[in-house]
Formats: sequence, structure tokens, C-alpha cells
Amino acid sequence: MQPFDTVIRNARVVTAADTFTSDIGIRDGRIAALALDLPPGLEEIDAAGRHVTPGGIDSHVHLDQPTGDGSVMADDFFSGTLSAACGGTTTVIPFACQQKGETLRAAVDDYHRRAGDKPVIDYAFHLIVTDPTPEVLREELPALIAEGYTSFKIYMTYDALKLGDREILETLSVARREGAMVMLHAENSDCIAWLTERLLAAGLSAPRYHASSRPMLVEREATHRAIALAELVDVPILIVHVSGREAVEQIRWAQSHGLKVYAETCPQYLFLTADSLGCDDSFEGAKCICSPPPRDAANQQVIWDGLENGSFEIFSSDHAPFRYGGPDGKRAHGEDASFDKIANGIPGVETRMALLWSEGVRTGRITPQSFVALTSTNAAKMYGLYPRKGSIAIGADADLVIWDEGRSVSISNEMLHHNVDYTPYAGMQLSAWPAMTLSRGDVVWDGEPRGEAGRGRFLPCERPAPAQARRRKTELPL
Ligand code: DUC
Ligand code: ZN
Ligand code: ZN
Repeated sequence: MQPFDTVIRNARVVTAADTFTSDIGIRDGRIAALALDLPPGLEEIDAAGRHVTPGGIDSHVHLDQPTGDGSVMADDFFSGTLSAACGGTTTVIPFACQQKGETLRAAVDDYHRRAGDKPVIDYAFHLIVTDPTPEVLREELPALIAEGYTSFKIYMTYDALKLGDREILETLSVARREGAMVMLHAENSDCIAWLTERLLAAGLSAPRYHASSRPMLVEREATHRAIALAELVDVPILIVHVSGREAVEQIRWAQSHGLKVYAETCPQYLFLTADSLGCDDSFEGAKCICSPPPRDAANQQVIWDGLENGSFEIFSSDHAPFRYGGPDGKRAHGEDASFDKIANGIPGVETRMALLWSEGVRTGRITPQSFVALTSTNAAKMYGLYPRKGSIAIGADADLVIWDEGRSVSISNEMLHHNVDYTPYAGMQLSAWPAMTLSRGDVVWDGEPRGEAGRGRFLPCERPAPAQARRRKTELPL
């Protein structure tokens, strides 16, 4: 038999189910053997005493996505995927966003062009459906789902992106029939517009009022409505970037009534609060403008509880990278811009894994197995990449992270590899960081970035099992 290309020795292998000590034999980019005392490989990596987890799947990132408001995303498919790899992520799922009036096919072609020969790690695409014309619903969406674009996002806010309830119903109905996973951005658009108008009229326009314009209530209402619409169509949904208690209560209600309602949360809802947007009117608060906004300490605790008790399936970054300095990021409309004109989103693709391992696993809040489920395995299942991705198992891609634990890491932007000029987590002290990341057996991070542009492969996704509708109990002609 051919020797292994690489053998990782004496790893504390963590999967979503177990932790065990094993060597990992890698051949042709895949895991070929899991056992102790494997024969020598062409390369040998000593992991004695180290946890080894599946490479992260960051299933919510925005790369090179046009914004239409003069701001430009700082990360393209090279810098974004390089940064991901350096933080222990081996697969990203960015969005291919349809512009209103454009076909979905044109959007997909455009994003493949943007990716080009840039990706350092493997990637798939979610679609964003903004214009569900009869043609899109009847022809394009089913065809693209069949080709491996098996998940799509619907926005309930932002004029350029949002769908009305009737459009959401029509689109959910296609997802049900075709077996696609629908992600929902749940915030009530009219409430935000009404509050924004009043805040601005009262002269309250500094970055920190972004949080005032999108209180928890607007997320709670839209979450409730999304669940009701999905219940009517009888289709599973996944609520993305859940920020706190009121939305979690809606989701748990749905789950306890047997509805297939899944949820995602992100580091900003564990480590930032509305105060991160500033306690005065300084523009600095723009660095933490994202939607939904971070809440408060009590809501952070609810999110931690949800990670622990199974309310959430997915912990993603929602990496939406805009530079703080320069003319085309947070300041695209000038430093005096009102909060509603400031680019919406924060970077986080490189810090996601270490934040959760350090502050979740090493503090005892979540188990190593939950960490793996939340950062990798569940995303692979939710989006049709399992078992090729998301596990340490024979036949799976050799996407792995070897952890360096116990050392003190002070997060700074200088240590990161994204193309953003700040990190919201600067100054946080962590006790873990990826020592090494392997993507299909190649070392792409070992303290230095090693991944070449273009080595990442596009991954068509299967129809995800969790997106399958329940058996219908009603007589409605759906
Ligand atoms: N929604 C996202 O998913 N990302 C950035 C901003 C937003 O509103
Ligand atoms: Zn969103
Ligand atoms: Zn997002």
C-alpha cells in the first residue's frame, strides 16, 4: 500500500460526538486511517497532547459583495479565505447576491468570476434571492438548487434586498418543493425606517444610534413572522445572526412545537454590546455597526445558554468587512455620516474559532464536542456538505485544526490577515489559537500563512437533510 502523505501523531481528536486519541493518516487530501501506531508518512506532524478538531466551516461570510452605496468590501476571495485559513477555517460559504432586476444565474456567474483563481480554501455559495419573479421561482431557482446551490437567504429588511410576506411565502414554497435550506434575516423593515426617521429628526445620528434604531423588538417581531410564514408553508428555516433573548424565545417556542426552525448566532452577540458602538457621539462606534446590533450582558448570557442547550445549530462569523480608514469603507459617506449611511457589518472570519474555543471550551461553558458541532459539523449538515466536510472520519477531506492551548494571546489587528484595518476584538485576551490548519491535507497555516491563491475548490452542495419538510398534516394545496 502507498505510504500516507502525512501522519498526524497522537492527536486528541475531537468530533461532534467523541474525543479520542489517535494518529490521523492522510492520503490524497482525505483522511485514510484513524488508529494508533500508523506506519510512517512522507510527512510527520507531532500533535501529542493537542486537540485536533475538524476545520471550521464559516457558513456566513460576505466576500467581494457589491453594496450599491459607495462602500466597498475590503476582503475579496483571496484575503478573506487566507484570513479564514489562518483562523482555523477550511471552508467558507459566502453569498451570491441577486440584484433586483437581475437573474439569479447572472448573480451566480458574477460571483464565480469574483472568486476566480483567488480562494485559498474550499468554498460554496448561498444565493440571496431579492427578486423572486415567476421566472426565478419556476425555472431558475429549481435549476440552481439542482446544480448545488441548495441554500438561499431572504432579507426581511433593506429596501434593495427585502421581500414582502407574500414573496417570502412564494419563495419558501419553492424551497419546500425543491429541498433547499432557507436562511432568514429577521428584522422588521418598517419599524427600523420609522425609528430611524425619528432619531434623525431629533438630531440623534451618531453611530451608537444604529442600535437604538433596531431594538430587540424589531428582531422579535420579524422572527415570529418568519416562523409563522414557514409554519404555514410547512418548510424548515434557519434564522441567521440571532442577537438575544426575545428572538431566542420565539425560536425555542417553535422548536418546542415541533417546527424545524434552526438558528445561527455569531461572536458579536457574545463579546460585544450596544456600548461597543460608543457611549458618546464619536465616529469610532462605526467599527461595531452590524445588524442586528449587539445587545447587552444579559442578552450575551442568553446566547451562551442557547449555544449550550442546543437552541443554536450554527456559530458563524457574519464576516462583513469594511475598512474604518479610507474613503470607501465605514467613511464612504464621510465622518459626519448619520448611522443609517454607515456600512453595515464587522470583520470576524479569522477570530471566530479561537474566540469560541478560548471563551467557550476552555472556560467550561461548552464541551469540545459542542464546539465542533457549532463551528463545523452542523454547518456541513445544514448546507449539504456532510460527510465530506465537517468531521474527522475516514473518507472525509483532511480539513483539520491543531490547537495551541494555554498560551496567552492578546488579539490585535496586526496579527490578522484580513484586509480590514481593525478588529472589534482588539485587546481581548485569549488562551488558545490554531497552531496549524490543514486544508485537504495541505498546511495552510502554521504560524505563517501557507495557502496559495487558487488552491480552494468550489463545492456544489447536496440538498440538506435538515431542509426536508415534515410530512404534511393539513389538507392545504401547497
Ligand atoms: N446582514 C448580514 O447578514 N450581514 C451584514 C449586515 C446584515 O444586515
Ligand atoms: Zn443578514
Ligand atoms: Zn451576513
